[in-house]
Amino acid sequence: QEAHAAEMERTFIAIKPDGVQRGLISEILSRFERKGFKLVAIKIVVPSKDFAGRHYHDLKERPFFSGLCDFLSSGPVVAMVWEGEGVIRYGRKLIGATDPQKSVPGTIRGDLAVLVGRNIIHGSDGPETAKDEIKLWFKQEELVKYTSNEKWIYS
Ligand code: RTP
Repeated sequence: QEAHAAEMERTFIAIKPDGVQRGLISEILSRFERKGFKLVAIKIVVPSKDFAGRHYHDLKERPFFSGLCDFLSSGPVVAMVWEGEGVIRYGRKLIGATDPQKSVPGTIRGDLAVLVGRNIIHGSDGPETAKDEIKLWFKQEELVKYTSNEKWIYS
């Protein structure tokens, strides 16, 4: 049994309503996929405002909280779980800084977004939030175990 088969790191990634409406689903999927990360769960949903509030509970005290929850629940969101070594940190690198004006070219937000309120994608910011967010958005049985090309990605 290979070492990587045991407990591979996972992160929660969501394409927000602006990313979906702008037709960026395949563009975003392909960046994670080509890197070598593995998609283990995916669905498209319109979250309720209450659900959006649970997702963003850390930001409850921020002035933009209500508007942010309105926005996340304003249309379809593509919710995903990606797996791979270092996927939480590196996923954030692929995404870029929260403010697209500060995201460097080559990142998803740097290449594809302009404003912080329309930054098209979310990614968990650490192991604890990754665990919580995966649990909030997915049932255990929606996470799929399968073998893909990992022997060409991991040594
Ligand atoms: P995310 O959770 O969506 O990946 O974003 P993040 O960690 O990079 O940023 P965070 O500080 O957790 O903020 C979450 C989302 O809130 C919106 N936001 N708006 N109007 C504002 O000043 C403001 N600041 C943050 C952004 O959509 C951000 O992604």
